Amino acid sequence: METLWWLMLALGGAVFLLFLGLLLRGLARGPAGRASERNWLVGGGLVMPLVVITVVLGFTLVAMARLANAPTEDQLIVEVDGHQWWWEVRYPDLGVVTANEIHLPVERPILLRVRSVDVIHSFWIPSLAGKIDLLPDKTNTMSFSASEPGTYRGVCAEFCGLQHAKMRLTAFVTSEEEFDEWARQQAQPATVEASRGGELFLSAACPDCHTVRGTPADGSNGPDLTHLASRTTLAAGTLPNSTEDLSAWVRNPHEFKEGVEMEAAELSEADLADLIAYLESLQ
Ligand code: HEC
Ligand SMILES: [Cu+2]
Repeated sequence: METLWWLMLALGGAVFLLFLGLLLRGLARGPAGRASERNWLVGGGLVMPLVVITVVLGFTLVAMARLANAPTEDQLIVEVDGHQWWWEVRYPDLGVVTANEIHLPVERPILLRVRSVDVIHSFWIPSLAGKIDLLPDKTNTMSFSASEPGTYRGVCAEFCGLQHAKMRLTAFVTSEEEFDEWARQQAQPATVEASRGGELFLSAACPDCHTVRGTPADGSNGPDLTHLASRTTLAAGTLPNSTEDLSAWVRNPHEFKEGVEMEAAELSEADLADLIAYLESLQ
């Protein structure tokens, strides 16, 4: 970027000086012949601008490509995948996978890499950065940083089906220390003791779609549940993460988000209570 700026200054300066010199010479010499006039018109008016603009354009394209793709040294890489209708969030360098909530250290340069597993979505946290499309066949990138600690609400800004309006996300911008602590904790596998709820989870259909790291559950069609209890909301901002709402969701997700790819659990009240206790132990 800096190189580009210096290049533009140097070229602009050289052209300016050249014309200043020619202007002074022309003033000193008076009217010139027609043929040389045409040469100056073609040379100064067409050829030179074309050369200068082409060179600058070339350098600009290279700088833009670098800016978009290459992570700089202290940049934090965050990958977000759009699903109908939730967000998978990964920090590839930290071994963290979560959903619908994104944690960012304040003032740290962020490199966001986004794509979609199905239709086009659009990641938009208005107070933090511009919109960026999540496409099925191409990874898009965006660099930004958050200047103020706080909690920021985001949405999917591209109509993506029935539950598009219930595809929200929250960004938590914290101090570097708080972020490191969060990431360290999220990178751990689940610390779960053998329990009836855990067995129910594994014997029901849940592991087909959900991962709980540290257990045999390794599905990938739904949010990673390894640290479910550390999140504040369920189903992309649809419900608060409370005991009642969690049981109501597992009992029948379609009551809250019609059309989601998760079937209602067919469990007795006692089994459901055990399953929910297990989910709530996933800190
Ligand atoms: C066929 C795949 C599938 C199965 C099987 C499935 N789920 Fe889900 N689950 C999903 C999807 C997809 C979502 C995200 C829905 C959304 O937010 O739009 C989800 C969301 C959730 C959430 C909310 C997570 C969050 O962070 O928002 C919980 C909790 C959950 N499922 C628990 C379970 C349990 C417990 C079972 C087994 C009884 C189960 N699921 C079975 C696909 C599945
Ligand atoms: Cu969407």
